Amino acid sequence: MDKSTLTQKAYELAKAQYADLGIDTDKVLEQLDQLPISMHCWQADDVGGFEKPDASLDGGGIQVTGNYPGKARNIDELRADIEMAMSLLPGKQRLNLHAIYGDFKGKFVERDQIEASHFQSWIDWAREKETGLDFNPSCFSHPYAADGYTLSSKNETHRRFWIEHVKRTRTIAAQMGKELGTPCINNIWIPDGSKDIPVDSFTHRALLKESLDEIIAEKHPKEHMRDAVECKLFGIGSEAMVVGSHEFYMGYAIKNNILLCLDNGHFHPTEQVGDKISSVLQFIDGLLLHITRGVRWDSDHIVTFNDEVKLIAQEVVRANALGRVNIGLDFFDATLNRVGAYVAGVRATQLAFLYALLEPTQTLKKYEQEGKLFERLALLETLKTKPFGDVYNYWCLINDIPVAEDYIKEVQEYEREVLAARG
Ligand code: RNT
Ligand code: ZN
Repeated sequence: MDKSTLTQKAYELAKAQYADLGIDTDKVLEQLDQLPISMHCWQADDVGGFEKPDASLDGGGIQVTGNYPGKARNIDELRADIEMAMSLLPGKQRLNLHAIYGDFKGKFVERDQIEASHFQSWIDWAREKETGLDFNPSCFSHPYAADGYTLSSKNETHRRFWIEHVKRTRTIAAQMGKELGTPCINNIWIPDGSKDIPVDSFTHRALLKESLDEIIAEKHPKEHMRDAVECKLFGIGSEAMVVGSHEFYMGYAIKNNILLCLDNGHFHPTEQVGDKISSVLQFIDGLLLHITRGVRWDSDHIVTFNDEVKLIAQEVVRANALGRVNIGLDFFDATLNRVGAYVAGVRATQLAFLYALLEPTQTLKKYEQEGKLFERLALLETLKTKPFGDVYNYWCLINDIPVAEDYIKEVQEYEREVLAARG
């Protein structure tokens, strides 16, 4: 049987099985069509950016391991890779840019000098692709971040520099959102912290608060840009204390009515970000998710369809909060084909949301309400073997996207024809 007939038939059987549970798979696919996933630009070039030719990560804050061939070396290569990845994905994507990815045209532009004009070609690109843009200040890989502090620095020259940088990113984000007609989320993450146990974390946190207050004082329309702040428990080199902790940003987001960004690689491995969603949504309007995969002490591995991501998706859907949650991805793995990494990560994320949308939540809630806990457990267990993969495959088929493992050979072909030619 040819693949498309097989996919079609498998879908019909899947549809019938979910219909038995009261779920309309066609409707679910329509919901998935409307669920944008913001793809991060930084998997394609190992968080290098375009400030300098062949930029690599120095100056602290972020680390990438691996040297698989084919890294994007300039803006054209990065765009080609992202377009290739998008061509292998059903559904809607946005692009999430970091400030170091401006179109600087070979000229060095210091971060406290960046302007919307440096991102005009991205805005034009996004308009042509009918997609939205999200944005991030880049407070790492810079001499002024080398001592481990940026917005919370006690060095006033450094702190002022980073304040100016972040202010400018908000103006640029607002311009992106205005031109593209969809709000651009500007997500503030800083690496600030200390390897060894500090005695004056209070001052660093007070400085961070002061910096942020100054940064967000300038108002931009909500339809153009939204602020988000991203917490972290620890990082490499900031094991003992991270200034922008969960408590810090949770408080800050509530107090200032901005978005909180939850990156599931940024907590203790036994903490579940999924479980935090129904708590934080009681106090803030909206969330930004950085979907990733933590492995032991490290964050930022390629997203896979694992229990953690599934729980995040389930908790968003069960809270009826799809409209309040913005989904972004955040990983960088330089040990394998980077375009393939994007496709695998986006597909895994979509699959998790599909899985959650195919859940008979009303029945489960009813069981729970009536104290039928065995029934709740049994239904949740049987859902694990339902044919949700057939529903995903059909979604690919009707969108003319390679079904299931068929995308592997497309990635291989791109590697042979395009990536292999890169030095
Ligand atoms: C780092 C944060 C942050 C970055 C990007 C590049 O720990 O997760 O989101 O990965 O800003
Ligand atoms: Zn993140």
